[in-house]
Amino acid sequence: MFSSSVISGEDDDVVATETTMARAITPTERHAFARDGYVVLRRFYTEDDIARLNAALAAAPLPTVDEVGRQLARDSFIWRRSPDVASFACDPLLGEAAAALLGVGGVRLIHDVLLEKSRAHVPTEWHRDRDFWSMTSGGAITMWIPLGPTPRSMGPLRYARRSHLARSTAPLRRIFKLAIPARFAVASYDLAVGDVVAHHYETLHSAGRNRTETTRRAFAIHFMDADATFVESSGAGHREHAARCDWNLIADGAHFPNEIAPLVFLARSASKPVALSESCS
Ligand SMILES: O=C(O)CCC(=O)C(=O)O
Repeated sequence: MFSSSVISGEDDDVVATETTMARAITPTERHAFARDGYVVLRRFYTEDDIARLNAALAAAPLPTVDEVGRQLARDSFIWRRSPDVASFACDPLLGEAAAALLGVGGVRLIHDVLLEKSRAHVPTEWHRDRDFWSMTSGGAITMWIPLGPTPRSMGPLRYARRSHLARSTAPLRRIFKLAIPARFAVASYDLAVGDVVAHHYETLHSAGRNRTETTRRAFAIHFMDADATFVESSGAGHREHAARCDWNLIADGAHFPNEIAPLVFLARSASKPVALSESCS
């Protein structure tokens, strides 16, 4: 299936530009995501799509790489600097897949992030994205796209199966993190070029060491329910993320504006339409 990217819009009009081969979500994948809190989408993209994404990332100007502890190197908001990267991050077909998995009528882009883990990096700590993203409503989702073959020896994401169902708001203490493998079934997968893994923002996830000499590279795109509203929070993780994403400019309880979190996909049948006045371009 071909897709076009959001470029501009009056109401819910979508203007065509770049194309990808991202495919639709199957009922089995939707069921697995609801049950487990994550799903592996095999052959979601073509190899050509991933080659184009790699080329777009390599050509994107002004890398602003920072180290997350000693866990990985990251560069975020690349879509704002590169229209070619924006055509992936704001691809309505990807947005439609994210909305289908979340079970919502539309999604907004939170941000994109290039994640690089070399042999020198330590494992990515167990965490839940909900502890960084403060919002109401239908929640949020990450689409984690490996940029090359990513066998388990390279430390792809690993998930605590069904941990999203706990809905606990308690902070994750070190003792709890240590007990995760005993409390949940932990799963990770060998990933091929074109595969994507998606996880819910309540799902506990981490990543092991990269035991190879090749840097593990992935492009993660984070989406939220289009109808979500911002919730002001005093939590350190929430405050740090709000500052990175300009969410601190949004009033407590307000909807996310398109300039900060562009609307990427809106189902025509969505019962509460959101005006598409801005775009990812
Ligand atoms: O790539 C990693 O090791 C961590 C990424 C992550 O936690 C995420 O994309 O939600």
